[in-house]
Amino acid sequence: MVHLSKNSRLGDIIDHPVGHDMCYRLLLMLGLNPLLLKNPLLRRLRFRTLAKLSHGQLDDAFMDSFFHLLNIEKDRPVNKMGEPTTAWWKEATIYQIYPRSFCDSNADGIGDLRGIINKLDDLKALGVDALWLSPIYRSPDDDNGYDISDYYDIHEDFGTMDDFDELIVELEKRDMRLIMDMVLNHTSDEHAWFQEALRDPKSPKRNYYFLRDAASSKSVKSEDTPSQECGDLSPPNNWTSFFRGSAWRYFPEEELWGLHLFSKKQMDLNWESEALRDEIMEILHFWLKKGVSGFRLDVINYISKAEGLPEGNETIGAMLSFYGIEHYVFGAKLHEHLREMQTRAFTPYRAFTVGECPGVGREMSKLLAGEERGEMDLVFSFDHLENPGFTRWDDYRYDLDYYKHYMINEQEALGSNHWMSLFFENHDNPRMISKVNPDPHVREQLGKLLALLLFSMRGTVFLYQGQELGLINEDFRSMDDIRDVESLNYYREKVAEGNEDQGWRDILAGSRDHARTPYPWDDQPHAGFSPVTPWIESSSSNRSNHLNAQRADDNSVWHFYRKLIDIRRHHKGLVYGDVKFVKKKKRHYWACYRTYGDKRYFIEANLSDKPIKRPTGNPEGRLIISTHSSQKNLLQPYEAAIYEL
Ligand code: ISL
Ligand code: CA
Repeated sequence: MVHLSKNSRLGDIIDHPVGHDMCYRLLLMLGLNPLLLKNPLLRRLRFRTLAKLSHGQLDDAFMDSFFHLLNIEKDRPVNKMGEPTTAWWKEATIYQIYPRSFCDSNADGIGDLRGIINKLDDLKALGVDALWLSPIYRSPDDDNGYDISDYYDIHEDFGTMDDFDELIVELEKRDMRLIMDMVLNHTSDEHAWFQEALRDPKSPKRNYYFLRDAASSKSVKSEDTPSQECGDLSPPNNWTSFFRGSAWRYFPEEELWGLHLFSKKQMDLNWESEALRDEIMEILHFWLKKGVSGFRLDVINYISKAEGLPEGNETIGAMLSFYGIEHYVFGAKLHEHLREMQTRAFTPYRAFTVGECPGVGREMSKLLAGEERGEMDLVFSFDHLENPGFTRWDDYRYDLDYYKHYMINEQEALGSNHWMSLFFENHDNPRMISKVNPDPHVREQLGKLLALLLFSMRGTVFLYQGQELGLINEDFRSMDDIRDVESLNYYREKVAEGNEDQGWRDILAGSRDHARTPYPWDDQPHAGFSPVTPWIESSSSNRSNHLNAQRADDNSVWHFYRKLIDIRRHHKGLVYGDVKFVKKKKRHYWACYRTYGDKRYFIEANLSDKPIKRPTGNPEGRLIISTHSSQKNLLQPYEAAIYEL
């Protein structure tokens, strides 16, 4: 096994899975084209030469951290040849529901399980095979359910366990499956485990979390990580939270520090504790026994933290604006923990798993979800959601040509033992149409184009509620319209820095609330979501694009999605077929062939808002679906089509 160091050549670093994905991220952040990774000249450079060029930015401390992270991983991905094995979850269209905002059945302004049950026929009519529900467990809702206080109970806002059992029955009747969101990196501070851990130093639960004695923690005060509400004390290390500020919360009564990578009320779990892992297995069994088909595992790649919780590297911290990430993004025991869940819980039920893995790219995903690895089935990674040089908070126009090259890169580099998740939206991101082009005139065409791009690639398609209606970002008027803890903390920090206006612009571009507003069903008050004012409100541009109107219009975005789902069901070649892109260099032009047995398909699209010339002339074959009624030689703005050859 090669040991990587600053004397290694970039080529060897890029051939290492963690090295590859980290360098990819780095280039994205620097606003550079990640295709540079293939450049032979660059590959020959030694890392220390590159470091010299960085004018001391990539100093020795940085290199120590970086190579330490790389050298933890000893395995290398294998790419198998041939046809992929078949599986229900590869063919399925999986639909994510944000329960708070889907349908309110009891007029309290909050969506609930009975609301979902009432709408199952609509979802069936669209053609979805499985639902993924964002968390519905008991929770004080500091982060809308991603802070669980009881894994064995249903949130009272959402209904009861009887409602849940009924949902399972109703789904089975319709031949649909259920995938639960499972948050195992942290619990709410209101979870009984945490309360006991805090109160009782002798309790075994104390080891379920990262609780540190204030008296014994180091006393060097770091300026960058202001330690809130704790007088002169400083936190055990410099790690920062994804939701701003230090990742440590001080509990004055107990004189303890507790680690939270997310909000102050989301306390990180210590997977080193065997007793905790036993509890986790029990939780998984509980839901699997009820008949759920699998789990979406929240930030699952963060569960293995470096022993001793060492200081985060300053350079990495400054670069990412999060300190400490190298100590948990791909921890030493991650594979072991995933395998334990697989053998003890998932395999006995043949459960499906998709791990949400921020910071993980293509090559690391192969190690987490390669068929032969015994870890998970699929990974959500996020390198395609923003263009190079931009973050979610930036107001810019997303260039779909970046997506094209990203997809070419992915689809060509995966073996038959790998499978990718295909998605543009979820509850953590603004709407994709708004990112690409907010011009209302192109909204429908663009919605259809994005749909066709998703459904014509090799992978599992995940839709987020409202995407099938072509919903767009909300026109929030002020911070009073915003509910999300991340947005609220972010804005507060901007105000404290004196950047209020910038803060508001950032919220308008990137707030997670854009995707969390009520689903528009019909022309009733609040678009039929609820008879009363909902917990968060949507704008008229989304309310008027409701499901009822779209079902009545054969040309709607909803019908386009419905047709695509149906086509995929009948043309397995679009699921499993081999992918060959052509005319890759032609800007704004997307063209690829899919081959599966004796079936062949051609997919063609114009990624821009201007007409472009068809470089191949009029394609042969039978047109299966198109966004426009096709014209010769010219592709209309955002036109896209699939042909069977
Ligand atoms: O939005 C982000 C912060 O900038 C993402 O990094 C996001 O927090 C990350 O993808 C993790 O998301 C998941 O875990 C969070 C929860 O808030 C998100 O809703 C969930 O999808 C903590 O549980
Ligand atoms: Ca309700």
